[in-house]
Amino acid sequence: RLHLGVMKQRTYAMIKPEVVEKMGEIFKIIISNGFKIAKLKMAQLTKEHARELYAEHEGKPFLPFLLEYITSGPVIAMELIADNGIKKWRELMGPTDCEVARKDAPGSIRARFGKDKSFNAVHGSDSMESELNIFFPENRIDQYKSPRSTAT
Ligand code: RTP
Ligand code: MG
Repeated sequence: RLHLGVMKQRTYAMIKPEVVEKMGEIFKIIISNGFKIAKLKMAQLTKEHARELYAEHEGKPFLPFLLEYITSGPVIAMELIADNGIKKWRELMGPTDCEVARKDAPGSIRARFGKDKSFNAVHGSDSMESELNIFFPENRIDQYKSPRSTAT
């Protein structure tokens, strides 16, 4: 198949426990910014899964708190698809620290829904990595065929 212009790219995105009740507003923002929500799942992470999700932060001082926080309630995991999706989602999230986000990226999700540099509403992958596989392992229940699933 011939691709012209920017390639569609999938990315792992997650609504963190403290803002799950704001999911409706956050979905609206995601969709109106041109993302397709290709997969969606609400679930509570185990400590083991959280450690896997944040493997890059092994040994950092904030990791124990982060693991408590992210396993404190259900999260909403999504596979998002858009042109340049990884970078585009990180831009829509805004800076890690929500105080910084309110100054530098006032329209971002973290500026609008987050609290500080820990409780920051949403997560985004910074590469393809294996984050999608943690929530969406390949199995028959997760497989479907629809116009949306071919939007890669
Ligand atoms: P994320 O991984 O959640 O998309 O966020 P990020 O790339 O912007 O930030 P990252 O550096 O990967 O940190 C992962 C998450 O750990 C918490 N954190 N707390 N207290 C602190 O200094 C601190 N630093 C990071 C945040 O919840 C951050 O999103
Ligand atoms: Mg990160």
